[in-house]
Amino acid sequence: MIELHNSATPNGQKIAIMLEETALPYTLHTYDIFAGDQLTPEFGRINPNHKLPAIVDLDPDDGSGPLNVFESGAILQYLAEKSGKFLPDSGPLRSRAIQWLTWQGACLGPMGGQASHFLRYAPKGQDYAAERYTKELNRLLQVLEKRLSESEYLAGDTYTIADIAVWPGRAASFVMGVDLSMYPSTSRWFQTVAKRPALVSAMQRPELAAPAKYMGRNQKLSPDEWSNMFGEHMHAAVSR
Ligand SMILES: N[C@@H](CCC(=O)N[C@@H](CS)C(=O)NCC(=O)O)C(=O)O
Repeated sequence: MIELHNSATPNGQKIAIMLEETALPYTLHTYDIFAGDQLTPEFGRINPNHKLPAIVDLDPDDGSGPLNVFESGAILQYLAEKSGKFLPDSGPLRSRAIQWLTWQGACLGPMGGQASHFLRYAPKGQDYAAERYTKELNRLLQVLEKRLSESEYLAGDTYTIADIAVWPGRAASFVMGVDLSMYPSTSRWFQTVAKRPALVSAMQRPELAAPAKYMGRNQKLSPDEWSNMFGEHMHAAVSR
């Protein structure tokens, strides 16, 4: 059994999709990140970085005790190896899947996150930062488009954890006003992946639907919510 500690955001959706795809049994524990549920010492023992998602594998294959895994890319790789699905054991397809998985975690995710912060949350007047991260996000979307114009899926002709990592980001792109129709190959790939029955079941879970309060184009947080997400409460969680 896997415990999935999750928030209704693209990073959390990746892991729920993977668990549905692999049919590994799991329980879902939903956190409200604006309320600061991720900042508790208990959750810090699962993920020292206090971010979601994280999993606890209560029954690792080697018979050792429960294993905590954090960082969505590392979780996807762990679940692929546990289930033997969506990541070949060796060879070029495995290498390309890990390259695109790493690209999502190191480039698309963080740059999209910064673009989202400066466009949607930061006090107005941060034009330099908003412009820098929006341009970088658009550059990365062009990289994605080029890859998908030459390949059916990210790693090649087979669906892998790289596709699972990138697919949920369309919600973030949507709230930032990215028009996916400007990226025809990405749209083609997005529609193909969207029809997968396991993905449909994951995305139909009400706990995975991002609440309206996460989705605004011009976010207004209360002082406590701001502190939990970006301020004193968030920093205090790692200095206790
Ligand atoms: N690189 C991390 C990113 C995790 C992340 O930023 N998670 C967000 C939700 S999508 C979060 O927990 N935010 C709460 C906070 O920053 O306090 C991953 O891929 O798992």
